[in-house]
Amino acid sequence: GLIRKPAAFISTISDDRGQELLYAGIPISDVFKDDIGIGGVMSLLWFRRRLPAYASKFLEMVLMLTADHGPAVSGAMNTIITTRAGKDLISSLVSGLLTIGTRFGGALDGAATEFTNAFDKGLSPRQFVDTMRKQNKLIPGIGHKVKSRNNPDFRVELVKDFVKKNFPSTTLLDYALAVEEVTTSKKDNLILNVDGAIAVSFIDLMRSSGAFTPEEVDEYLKNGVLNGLFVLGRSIGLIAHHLDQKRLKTGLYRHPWDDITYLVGQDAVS
Ligand code: Q5B
Repeated sequence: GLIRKPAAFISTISDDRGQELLYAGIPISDVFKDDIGIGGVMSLLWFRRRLPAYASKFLEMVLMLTADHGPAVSGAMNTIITTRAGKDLISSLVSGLLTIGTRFGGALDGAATEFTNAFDKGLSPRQFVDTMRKQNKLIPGIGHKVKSRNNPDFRVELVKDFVKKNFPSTTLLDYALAVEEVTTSKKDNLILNVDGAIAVSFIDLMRSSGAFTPEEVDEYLKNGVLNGLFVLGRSIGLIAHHLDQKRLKTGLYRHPWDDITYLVGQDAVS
């Protein structure tokens, strides 16, 4: 009889072998017929399921909110410098993306983990803040270089507003806002930032939508899905910065000497 060759790969999300491309079993023509949008496509490819309309809308909102935050942030700077060094779109994009991490834009997974663990352990917001301080750890999702209580981040306001109006439960967002009360009483810029607000809201979504088991929520979190949201959104802006520099025909960037403190030959160790 026919002996099947053992497969080298397993894939569970898409299939291009038939007449029609399938996303999680849904034909591409239905993706358009049902007008599921990019949020619906993300639901199918990232989570292998259709999510409720408010969840798809939230995914789209996150991409739109994180698409760009000006040329001064780490990612955009790297992309701009790389473009100005004459590199192509992909190199410039990747150079910007590589700055995304625990300090810049990549605090979502850490925020979701820390806030969820603290809440599930029954720590009060103050106990959570104190515990993190004792461990000498910054709270992921808290703090911003330029945004503060007096200069609020409108993106965070938009997230809070949408989540409060549309999600079945906002338990973790409420907890994070109570934590923000504690941290901003210490320093004005220790707000719940855009990474933190998206992260805790997403856990609320996963826990309360009925679309995920608790084990699935844990697994998606462990696998780093939340930072994927920022990476995907910010890619839009990083590509825009590359195209902008190309359009402007800017030349090679060299940082001015007078903006660098040279301590060469001196004892630079403080
Ligand atoms: N302190 C964001 O720091 C920043 C504390 C804290 C407890 C904290 C810092 C931080 C966690 C990582 C995070 C995402 C580096 C930020 C983003 C996207 C963006 C970016 C954009 C975009 C800012 C001064 C004092 C010290 C610290 C204390 C600071 N953070 N305590 N928990 N989390 N946050 N990142 O202002 O007593 O004086 O020694 O790492 O969530 O990336 O637009 O720019 O869309 O592109 O430089 O929005 O908060 O403050 O580090 O000098 O600290 O505050 O211990 O206390 P700063 P530092 P003390 S959103």
